[in-house]
Amino acid sequence: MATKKDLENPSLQPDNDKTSKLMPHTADGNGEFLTTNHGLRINDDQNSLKAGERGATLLEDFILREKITHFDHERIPERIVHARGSAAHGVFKVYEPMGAVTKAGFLNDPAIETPVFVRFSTVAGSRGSSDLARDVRGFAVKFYTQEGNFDLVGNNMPVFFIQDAIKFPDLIHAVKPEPDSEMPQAASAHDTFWDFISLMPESAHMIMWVMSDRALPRSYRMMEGFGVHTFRFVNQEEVSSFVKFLWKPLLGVHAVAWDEAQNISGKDPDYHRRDLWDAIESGNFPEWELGVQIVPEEDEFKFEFDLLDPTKLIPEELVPVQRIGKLTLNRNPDNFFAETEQVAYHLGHVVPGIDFSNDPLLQGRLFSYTDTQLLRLGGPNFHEIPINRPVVPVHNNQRDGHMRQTINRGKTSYGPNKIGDNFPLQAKASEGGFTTYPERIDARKVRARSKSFFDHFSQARLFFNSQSDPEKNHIVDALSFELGKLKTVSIRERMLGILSMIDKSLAAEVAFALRISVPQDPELPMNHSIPADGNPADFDSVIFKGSLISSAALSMANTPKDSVKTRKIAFLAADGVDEESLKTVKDALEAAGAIVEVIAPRLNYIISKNDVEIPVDHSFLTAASVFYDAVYVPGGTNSVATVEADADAVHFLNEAFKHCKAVAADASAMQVVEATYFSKKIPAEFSDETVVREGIVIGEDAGVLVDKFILAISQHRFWEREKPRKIPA
Ligand code: HDE
Repeated sequence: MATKKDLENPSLQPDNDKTSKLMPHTADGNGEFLTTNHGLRINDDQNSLKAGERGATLLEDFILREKITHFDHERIPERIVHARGSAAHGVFKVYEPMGAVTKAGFLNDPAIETPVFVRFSTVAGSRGSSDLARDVRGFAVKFYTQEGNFDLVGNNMPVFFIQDAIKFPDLIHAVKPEPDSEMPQAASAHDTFWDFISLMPESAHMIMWVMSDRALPRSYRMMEGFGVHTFRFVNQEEVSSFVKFLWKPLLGVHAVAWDEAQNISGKDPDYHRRDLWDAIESGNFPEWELGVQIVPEEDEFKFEFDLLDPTKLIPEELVPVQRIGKLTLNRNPDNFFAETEQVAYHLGHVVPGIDFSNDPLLQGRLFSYTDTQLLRLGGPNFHEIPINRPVVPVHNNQRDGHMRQTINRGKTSYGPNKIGDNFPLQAKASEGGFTTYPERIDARKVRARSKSFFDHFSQARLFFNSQSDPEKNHIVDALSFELGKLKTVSIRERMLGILSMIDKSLAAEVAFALRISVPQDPELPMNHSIPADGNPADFDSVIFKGSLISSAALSMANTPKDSVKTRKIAFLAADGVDEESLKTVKDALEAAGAIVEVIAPRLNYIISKNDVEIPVDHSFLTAASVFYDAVYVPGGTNSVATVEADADAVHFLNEAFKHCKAVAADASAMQVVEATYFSKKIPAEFSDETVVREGIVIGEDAGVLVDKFILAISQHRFWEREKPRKIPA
């Protein structure tokens, strides 16, 4: 967007490069002298100033005081939610002009690369908690557009726990560690969370998502993202439509197993952070397509649910997702604190062409985000922190405050003014000025919830119905785990009442695991968040609607399974390995985009049977099967004998099998496979069909084997293996 001055000077090109705008704010001590914060060169940074060598330290030591004081103040309050996160820079490009529905500039010019900064997060845990918590993931995108910043502050699930912002502090108090003991960290498996949820039937749909594999992503790069609320698009003619925003990962949507997640949390709590960082460093730039579901304004009431209700999604069968552009993350931050920690998202950061709906959760969020930044970042000038600055100029009459960076010149900081020729000027809509969509509202002031929000179970059921059998099993297991951790038995019973409203078989299976019975006639779950004097709308008269029985887009089983790109494959080898088969399989996997790591009993290198040195990436001490998507055992008599005799190597294979991963071995490594507990499950033949079903490949010809192995890895997981449960590992 051109400023008034730019308009007068058409030769000025807008500078769209966020990275170059960050440059003046970066610092690098390479080749420089050490100084105080005020530029004084420091002669001795090893010793404080003392009265004699052994004497007391002197208060006079301004260098010591400056250094310690700054250190004492290094921490800022962590985010009350989404404290644990990781971010990256990137770009967004729209495919085709979207002028028919929105006038937003960055959605209308396919030539523009809009810089973005994207932060992923868990919700409940502290800044130092594990990435692998069973939790919702945040997916917040800041677009530095030519019309100012647009923030799409979403999650990896399309609905939310509550329908009204006023319940958010209750929800978060319930899920955070309990206030007396500060336990448990980054976990929802405790009494206060489920006490609250069991009294809030409106959470039923979200609970299905949070108990599903969506809560255990394989990678941030393999998650969908959702704006959750219904927003508005507005076009040049001021015609408005409703819009839902979705991010579709090009690598598909994948999850890890719960046992694996817990294991990773111990072995590498930074697993997702590392995965994102490493992918970008190695040039495997994560990509998503931006999808929109557009509902013309006149269709607002055509659905069985209310578009303003954030516990509902619009099934893709009803409104197809149009993929309108691509997001690519291509640069890691230079400094975690300055960028990832200080970035301040706010869904009130919009541009002309994007506006809000009356979703009561969205409306409350419009207040919360700026408010939280004021505390977290210490004052009203957080927009001046380099990562938060738009790429376009900022001019207004706001002044002063803590840590003000801008040196505003001139006498006027008010408008209208004559002294300063009335600058800065308000912009007309035709000059890019934001105008609010003039929605007609004619209503009474009430504290109430619309009756159209009261069907809490139809979409929870739709979600459950849409899952594959393994996904359903995982939901049952997750609920059995979480409710099994509760101390207060009555909460379990209340939750079973809620589950029975969603699906009887789901409730029965969880009840079986908990060895209690499903309440026969559960008290119709009252919405305990309705006011003391009742609601103008009568809950009892709600008709549960759900004409759509199942939606393919809701199951991760239907995600594309045609690529092994960026998948990590472990090769278990030792001295004497047959380097030819190793190389054939490695080269083919790498050509398909996978990452191969050689794991051996000792670090540094192994010597092949033909005396070739092969680099080793990890020993069994520093590696674990949970860090890999698949495992291969190459041939070579001595290597095979060493690997078979190594208990860690056999455990590696057993665990990979337990977590339903693809396993391959050279035919001459059969004795290693025979040492595993799954050796009896090896299929007799290795046709493509068997490979896709069983995920095991054994073969003599490395060239043939690797094609099948690639097919197996691209299936991601063979969840059917879990059926005979209680697999040791
Ligand atoms: Fe947030 N949320 N939220 N939220 N949210 C915050 O803002 C809040 C909600 C989301 O990586 C906070 O800067 C309220 C839904 C993400 O920095 C805070 C309500 C969705 C992030 C806040 C919600 C989100 C936040 C804490 C109910 C998905 C991390 C720190 C009315 C659409 C952004 C901060 C980042 C962060 C408030 C509900 C997503 C306290 C009051 C629904 C991804 O302002």
